Amino acid sequence: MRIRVINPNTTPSMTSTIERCAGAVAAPGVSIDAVTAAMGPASIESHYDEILSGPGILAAIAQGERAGADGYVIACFGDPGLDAARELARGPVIGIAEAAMRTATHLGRGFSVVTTLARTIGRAEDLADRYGVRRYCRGIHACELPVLALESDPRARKIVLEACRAAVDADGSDVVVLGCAGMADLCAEIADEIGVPVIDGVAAATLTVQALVTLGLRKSGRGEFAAPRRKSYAGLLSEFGA
Ligand code: 2AL
Repeated sequence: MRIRVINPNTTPSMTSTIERCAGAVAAPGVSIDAVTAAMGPASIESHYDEILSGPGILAAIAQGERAGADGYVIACFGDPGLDAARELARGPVIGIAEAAMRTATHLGRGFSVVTTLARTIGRAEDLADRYGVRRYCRGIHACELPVLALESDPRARKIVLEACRAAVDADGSDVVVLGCAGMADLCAEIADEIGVPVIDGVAAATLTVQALVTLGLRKSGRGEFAAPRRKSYAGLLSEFGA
């Protein structure tokens, strides 16, 4: 089984973290093909970034289809391009917010999300609504670190850890969901420190895809998620019509 894990931002060091965390949970015989988007923003932390990450994600899905990928993870917590990616892919496509929030509902009555910048909170709220888990979501908190500071700021681990601890206390929650793929490698350490389950969406989404493919399940090609109709796309997007 080949699972293509797409980092929709164009920062290869973050892809390495994502690859390590997905590979650590994948079953023997499952190969993790972690790829960095070939075009788009260096990090995704606004609606503007999110929409401009779309073409890079779709190009990575199209390439994965040609290479025979069995399923995909979109490894950014805004789950950018998820519906469009499903239209292109034959196998399952799972976003890390989707996988993490749904996994959290199995483990406790309420979860807290700890994200990067406060401006990403609205998107996470919208996703909790979309996935039908709003009643489990006790709060969404920002640690006010930009995405790339997770790698460059030596205080980052401590800041995210303390934000998780404070979120659980403030919300009275049972589970923490990490709100950025760049936090994936902090998961085990934070869980040890604060004593509640902490969910990294990269690992959760990888195993969700693995489970679906193992069950022989693919994306439904009927209706909304059927392949998009062929047409021409103008300007910089002309190659997407091919
Ligand atoms: C993210 C993420 O997971 N990757 C990225 O570039 N931005 N999420 C976030 N909340 O900032």
